[in-house]
Amino acid sequence: MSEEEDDLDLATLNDEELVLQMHDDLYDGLADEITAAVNILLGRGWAPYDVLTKALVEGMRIVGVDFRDGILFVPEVLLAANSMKAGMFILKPLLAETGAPKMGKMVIGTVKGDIHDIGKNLVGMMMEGAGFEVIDIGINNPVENYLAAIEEHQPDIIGMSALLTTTMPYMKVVIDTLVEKGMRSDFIVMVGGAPLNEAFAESIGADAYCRDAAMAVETAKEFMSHRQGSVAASMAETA
Ligand code: B1M
Repeated sequence: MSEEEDDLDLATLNDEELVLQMHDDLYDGLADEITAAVNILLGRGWAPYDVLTKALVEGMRIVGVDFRDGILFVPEVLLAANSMKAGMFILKPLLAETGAPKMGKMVIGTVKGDIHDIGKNLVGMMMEGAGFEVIDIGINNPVENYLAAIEEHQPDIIGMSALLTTTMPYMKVVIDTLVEKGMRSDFIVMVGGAPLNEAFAESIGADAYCRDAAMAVETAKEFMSHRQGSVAASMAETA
């Protein structure tokens, strides 16, 4: 880092400059700078969701492009990911702050063979922010982990994340196991991750493909309102 960059006082930058600087700092894996900048933007009245999407998620998108193109390598991307997590650590409680009653319960995890967790964590944070109870089972989950979490927590929704074309087929293993056990219709299954699309989600028998965290929240809310509607309707029928 040059002396000039070392001396840079983030607080002197205007919002636009600061966001661009955050993209650079994320790229360079500077977690302390990201922490400071997130606090500055929040102090200027930025909504936590805007800090997340405009500064952190956009910065990570740029990292992803250079990773794909062979300009950045795994160690650098890990540093960038850790910086993103430092920012998310501050935003998490703010996004989760809600007096709303619990909307439903979701078990979420990244599938077997896959250790990417930033997107999954983001979905979990946003779901919590929207009033869902979220049980995060982490990364690299074989089907047994989903089954154990289902038994322990009795969720309404199962969320699966995969970032690799080699791991996304494992989502079908989980869904097929639910079918075999006669449990599939007990849950809403939502899937997401950069290489997925609607057609893939449909082909493996998921209920929904979620392009991003905001879409995951909207989809989950919609499914839960249908579900609660049909439960209420069947209770009325039996009354
Ligand atoms: Co990896 N990696 N990576 N990586 N990595 C990708 C995915 C890749 C696209 C990079 C590239 O080539 N451009 C590429 C996959 C190519 C492919 O399969 N076609 C890739 C590769 C190849 C690899 C390795 C194989 C590299 C290697 O070792 N040679 C290796 C695999 C390790 C493994 O899993 N077994 C690997 C390793 C890593 C790191 C460990 C260095 C690090 C992960 C750190 C971590 O997660 N803790 C890493 C990272 C950071 C990335 C990129 C750069 C960024 C991913 C990310 O965090 N994005 C990624 C490139 C990219 O995606 N552009 C890449 C930000 C995040 C907010 O977005 O995860 O898409 P995303 O989540 C979004 C949506 O997809 C959606 O909502 C989220 C928020 O809006 N969503 C869901 C995600 N999950 C959901 C679940 C839901 C709903 C919505 O459930 C309901």
